[in-house]
Amino acid sequence: MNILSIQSHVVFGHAGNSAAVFPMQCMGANVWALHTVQFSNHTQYGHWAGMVMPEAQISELTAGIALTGQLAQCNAVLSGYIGSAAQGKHILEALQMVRAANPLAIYHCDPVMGHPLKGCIVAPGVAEFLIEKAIPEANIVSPNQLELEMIVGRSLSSLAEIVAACHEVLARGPQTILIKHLHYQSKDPASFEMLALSQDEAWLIRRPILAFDKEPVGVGDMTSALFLASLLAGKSISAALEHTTAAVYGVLLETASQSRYELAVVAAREEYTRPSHSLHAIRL
Ligand code: PLP
Ligand code: PXL
Repeated sequence: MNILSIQSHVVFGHAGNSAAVFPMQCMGANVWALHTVQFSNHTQYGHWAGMVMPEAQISELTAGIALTGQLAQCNAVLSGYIGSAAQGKHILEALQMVRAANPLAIYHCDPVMGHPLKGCIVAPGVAEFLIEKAIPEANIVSPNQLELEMIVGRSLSSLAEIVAACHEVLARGPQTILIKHLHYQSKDPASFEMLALSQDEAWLIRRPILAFDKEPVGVGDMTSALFLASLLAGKSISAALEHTTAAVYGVLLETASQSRYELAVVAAREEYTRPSHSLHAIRL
C-alpha cells in the first residue's frame, strides 16, 4: 500500500500530514508525504512561522518520483490542506502523473475549507478549486457538514437533507463520501456523528463527544487518513467507518486524559491497529 499524501506539515504538533502520516504508517501503508506548507504550528494558534511551498514543487516532486520508475506503485493520492489556490493545478497534475502510471490509483480529496465553529480557514480561491476542479476528479471525498454545505451551495438542517446532498456529490464523480463531522439540528448533542455513503449504501456512526477546553485540530485530517487506509486495506465502507471512528475516539480519549491541546498521535499508537473501543455503524 503506497499513498502519496499531499497536505500541510507542522513542525510542532499535529495537523495535516503531521496528523495523518503516522496513523497510516501504523496501518501498514508506505506514505509518500508531500507538504503543501511547512508551518511551525497549526493556524488555530493565530500566529505561525514558515511558508506555503512554491506550487510547482508538487508536480516537480511527483515527476521526480516518476523518474525512479516507482510511480506505478502508488495506490492512492490523498489531498488535504492546500496553502494557495495556485497549488491546485499542480495537485491535479500530480494526480494525472500517478493515474498515467497506475490507472487503478484512487484519489481521496479531503476538501479542507472550514470548520463548523471556525468558518472558512483556507486561502482565497482554494474553496473554488476544491469544489469545481478537485471533487469531480475524486473517488473518495470527506467533507465535514459545513464543507458539504459549501459544495452543494446551501445549508442543510436534517439528516435526510444531508443524505440527499451526499447523493448530489456522488453524481459529480466520487464513488464514496464520508461526512466526517455532522451538526444538524436534531442530532443528539452528546454524540459525535459521521456518515459514509456510496451509491447503494449509507451508514451512520455515533461515539460519545468529549469535552475539551479548546477543540483539538487535526482530527479531520487523521479521520480521512484512517478511512482511506482502511478502504485500501480491503475493508468495506461500514468496517472502514467503524475502524476509523474507534481509532480516532481512542486518540481523543488519550488526548483528554493527558489534558493536552495537541492530539496524542504517538501515545495512542495502539489505537490505529487495535482500537480499545468498538463502535458499530447503523445502516440507514
Ligand atoms: N472535530 C472533532 C472533535 C472530530 O472528532 C472530527 C472528526 O472526527 C472533526 C472535528 C472533523 O474534522 P473537521 O475539523 O474537518 O470538522
Ligand atoms: O486540520 C486542518 C489543518 C491542516 N493544516 C494546517 C492547519 C489546519 C487547521 O487549522 O492549520 C496547517
